[in-house]
Amino acid sequence: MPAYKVTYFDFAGSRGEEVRLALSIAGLSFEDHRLDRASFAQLKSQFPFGSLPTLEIKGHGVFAQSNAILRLIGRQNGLYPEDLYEAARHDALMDAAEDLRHRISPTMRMPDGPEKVAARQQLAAEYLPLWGACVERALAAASPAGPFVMGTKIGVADLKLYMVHRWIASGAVDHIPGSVLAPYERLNRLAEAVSAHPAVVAWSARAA
Ligand SMILES: N[C@@H](CCC(=O)N[C@@H](CS)C(=O)NCC(=O)O)C(=O)O
Repeated sequence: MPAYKVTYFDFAGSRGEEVRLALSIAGLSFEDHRLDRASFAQLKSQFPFGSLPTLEIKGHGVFAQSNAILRLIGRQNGLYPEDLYEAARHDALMDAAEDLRHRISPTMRMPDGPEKVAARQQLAAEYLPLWGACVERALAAASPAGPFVMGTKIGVADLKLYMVHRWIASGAVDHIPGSVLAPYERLNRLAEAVSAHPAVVAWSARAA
């Protein structure tokens, strides 16, 4: 039995995939426990915050909240800055990825129709360009040369930014053009570098 168990939904995206990627990059084997919606609904109240992902670590219990989980894996495996000021910049970018999800997620629950289209169009016209410009500036401040937030060393913030960038760029969110983050060169370079990381390539090939 591996010492780590990731519980998440059965798809290769969002917060659960970030945790799977962090463990893969750290070279740690883990049980990849995937739940369907019905099982999640039955078990929901048992999870620490009623949501996924969770990470169970033998001898230490069950952890929740994707950013807390990623920081833990990051600190233990050199995927998170040791310097406190760099760490604060890293945290800000992790939180920015969550901000983006929290702005888009409510529109996922809206019924199809003009209100949903308008909400998405507004996000594409206003929120996402501002988000992209802010992230671009934060990346330039953290490491002008990149490609990662910590420069040439991949970290957990890169995984969060990669995952939200991939989601938006895929065009999967109706009425938000996949090209909306295309102008942000530093962010695009980061996403390319994460997708080309050998552990990410190996994990994606395995998961496909
Ligand atoms: N702040 C939490 C958010 C967790 C969250 O909302 N997870 C979603 C899946 S990505 C979920 O469990 N949704 C089902 C539900 O909340 O009922 C984190 O970062 O882990």
